[in-house]
Amino acid sequence: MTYENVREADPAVADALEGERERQNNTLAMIASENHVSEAVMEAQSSELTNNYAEGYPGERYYGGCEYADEVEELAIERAKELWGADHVNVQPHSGSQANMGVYLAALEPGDKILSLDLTHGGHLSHGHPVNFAGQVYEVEQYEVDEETGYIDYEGLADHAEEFEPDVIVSGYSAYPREVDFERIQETADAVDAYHLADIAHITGLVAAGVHESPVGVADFVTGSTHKTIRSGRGGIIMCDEEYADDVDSAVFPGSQGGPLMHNVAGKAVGFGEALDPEFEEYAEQTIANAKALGDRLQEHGLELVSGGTDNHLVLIDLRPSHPDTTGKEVEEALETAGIVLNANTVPGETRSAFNPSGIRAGTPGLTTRGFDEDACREVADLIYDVADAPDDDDLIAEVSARVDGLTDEYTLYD
Ligand code: DSN
Repeated sequence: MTYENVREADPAVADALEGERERQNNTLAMIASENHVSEAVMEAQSSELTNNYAEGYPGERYYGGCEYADEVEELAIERAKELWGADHVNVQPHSGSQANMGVYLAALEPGDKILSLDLTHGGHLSHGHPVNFAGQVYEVEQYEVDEETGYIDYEGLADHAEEFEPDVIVSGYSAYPREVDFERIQETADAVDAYHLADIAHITGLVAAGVHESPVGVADFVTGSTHKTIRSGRGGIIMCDEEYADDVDSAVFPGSQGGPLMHNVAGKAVGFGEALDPEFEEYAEQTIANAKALGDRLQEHGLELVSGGTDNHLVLIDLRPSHPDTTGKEVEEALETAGIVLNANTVPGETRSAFNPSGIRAGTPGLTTRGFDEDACREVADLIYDVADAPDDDDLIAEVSARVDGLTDEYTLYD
């Protein structure tokens, strides 16, 4: 994409946009929730549909001029149904958090009870953290992973559910490296007569490709974001059985949103179309193989991974056993100087703060989009280890930076 018109109208913004493209081209994006969408998805997202108001749903809009908005939204819905096998799909949520809000509004009354995974154990703000609307509107209790194993404590969750009697149990996580047993959580939800919301924001692409167990058809509601592993237009999605379709649709519009971001819905349609190509399955498989290779090599260096490895697209490193005096933030900052962008993250049993935690989270969706294989990911693991081991060594950071340049030159991204 060129920014010729932006440059003419607004050089300051054009500089920032070009700077961001260069940044993505010249660094390794390992934030587990990020990816690099195609030029086609970006073009669709910058289309004239940004001007359109399409409050309502295809065929039932509150404004005129929605002929093409209808086409695009129907395409996004049909492709999503094919990808995930859902009965009903709403592609309008502006984000994964908005998708969760839509489900809460559809299924709960203010004051109802949510049981969800603790944020420091891998959960998400919108699952009921006190600083988020969900923690303020609903009564929330949280389950945890087993701190010894790093796996979800499914028995503890079942006991907690029996005691708390939640209205909804939330599964699906932001910093959990293992396959989620959605069926087992559904059994727990059934046992206490609670809804089950599976938030697959991080693993939408893995589920669509069939390389992670799917909660669709198992959980009552499935939410996700559409720009992470599924690599489509930015935003959220809700999937559910037909029986909840009207409630979900009304909760999104008019319940919690106004006009949908139709340019983003177009980006979703294009990205979903790309994900229907059989090549996407190879991409998803490679994403996991890369995360496993990355994790194995980090462990060979003596770094400890929460749960001892990964089944998905991310690894979570607990620095405390190997580097007790080094924080995740220090490593994040040193790695960013070297051109590897990931984030400091809390770990189960966190002993520091959320802002300066003891772990780092690293994902492979972006690297895999660039064409990285296991060998390249092992090389990245070597670089991460070197920096984690000596975050203050400027000479080392310069050496790592040069090796990152070599990798970004070999695995190119945007023109
Ligand atoms: N903040 C995102 C993440 O990094 O996991 C999820 O919304």
